Amino acid sequence: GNFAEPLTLDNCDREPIHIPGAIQPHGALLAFDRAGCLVAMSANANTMLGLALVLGEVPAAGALGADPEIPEAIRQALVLLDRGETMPETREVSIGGQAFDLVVHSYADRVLCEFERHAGSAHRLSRFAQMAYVSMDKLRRQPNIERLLEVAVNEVRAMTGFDRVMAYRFRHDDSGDIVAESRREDLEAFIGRRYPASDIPAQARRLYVLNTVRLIADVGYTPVSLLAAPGHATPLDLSHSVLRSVSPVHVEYLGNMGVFASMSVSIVVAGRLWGMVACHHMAPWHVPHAVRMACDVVAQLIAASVQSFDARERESTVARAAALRADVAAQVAQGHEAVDVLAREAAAIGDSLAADAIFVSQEGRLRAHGSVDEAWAAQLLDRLQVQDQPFVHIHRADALPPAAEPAYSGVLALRFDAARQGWLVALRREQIETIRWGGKPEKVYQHGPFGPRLTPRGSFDEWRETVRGTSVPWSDTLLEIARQLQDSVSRVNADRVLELDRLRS
Ligand code: BLA
Repeated sequence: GNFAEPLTLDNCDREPIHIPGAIQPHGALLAFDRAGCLVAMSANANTMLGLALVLGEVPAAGALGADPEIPEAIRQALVLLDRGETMPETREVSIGGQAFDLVVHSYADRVLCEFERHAGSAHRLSRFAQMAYVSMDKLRRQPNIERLLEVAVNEVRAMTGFDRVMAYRFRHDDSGDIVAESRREDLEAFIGRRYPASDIPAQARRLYVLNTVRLIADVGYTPVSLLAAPGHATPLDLSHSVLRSVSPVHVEYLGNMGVFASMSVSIVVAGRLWGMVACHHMAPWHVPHAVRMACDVVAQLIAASVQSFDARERESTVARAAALRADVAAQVAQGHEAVDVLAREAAAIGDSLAADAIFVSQEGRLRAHGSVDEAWAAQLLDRLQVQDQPFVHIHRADALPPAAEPAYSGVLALRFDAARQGWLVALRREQIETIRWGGKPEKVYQHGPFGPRLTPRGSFDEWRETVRGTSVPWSDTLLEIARQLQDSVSRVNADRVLELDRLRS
């Protein structure tokens, strides 16, 4: 590869996975410069394609084989290269009686031609196209994200034949949950599991936003080196390649799980990797390019739906909070004490802030909804008084008073009455308490040279370490809801206090 340092689990986020210097062996690669000169090729290309191409030369007429589609595809790509980069385009070509998918794209000043051996017949593909159409229609009719993902994993499994298809959904910190799964009956269930962000390092995530589908057809493969023409030492950028050789760290992870083929398709929402459809096969498995593209369309449909479901959900959360706020303010305006109203509405307020517990306090008198240790809460209020900031949000236990059980790691505190030390405090538990390693004792996995970290159990332990003593942070939407509640309660409360003072004088 092109990595200067020895690869370890600590530097794997710096491995330059876009320039591995090799491809997977189920295809061959040719790369041309602007002048049409062959500047790089995979070591297997001439053998697999039955050609006699020479690096550093512009292929002569006929040198690319008998099928005129091949030089034509390259010619077209070279024309387009002058105008910028192009997305992969596929056509079926024939070489020595064997059918190949030829995938051509241009990137970083190169035209890349990738040939994948093609097994499927035209008949199978047309049946497949029909099936894909029915899938999309079914997907479009789902009422929420959860159901949509359940249908999607079933449809992708039916289209591809993988043993296991999972929908993987990333969280605020890029850790991920398996939220839907379709699997061969005899396989252990992975649904409900959570994995740390580091299982898919940052550079891989960036790459997966650009290039949304990858296939590892045989985890046990031997990489095929890329050979470069003299004077072309710069490694070939495979960011958009379909044959790119994958990181050895990830290959080992899959091997430890007994997985022999893997495909994943990115779900990209607003430029961020929102999730993935991740597929496993317990034997080598090759999925034709056309089928992979159909899976990509499924992922795009999911992404578009997520965006509209999310927007709708945010709207209804905000609308519910606004109604609650108006109700609280009206009760205070009618002459009830703010602290009493907030205590009475604590359950609804806790709901609207996605809190695990809530308490209100004024002049040292505390009322709680949910389990709250009074001594701890008093200590917390002391701190808040000393800090003298009217709006505080925290998601780390080490920024809170030490506690006996049950320990909260998240606090969202708002002061609604400065003179009388009136506070509303929402609490969140530690993330670890909110999830458990699912069900039965873990199946015993093998591990390789990188060690037991690269197993599902190792991943979960890693996730636990990274989130120890933290709650899920308060989202921007919830912070906004809390600020608005604080604004209106403190305003009507102040009006009421003024009014009382006026009446008294
Ligand atoms: C890539 N890691 C990936 C991918 C997935 C996962 C889905 C995308 C590649 C693919 O399609 O297979 C993670 N896959 C999982 C997980 C499950 C799964 C968690 O099926 C659970 C069921 N990986 C590690 C660690 C490192 C690491 C500790 O676990 C580094 C220290 C690296 N993962 C890593 C790298 C890639 C990767 C480098 C990119 C592979 C590539 O595209 O070249």
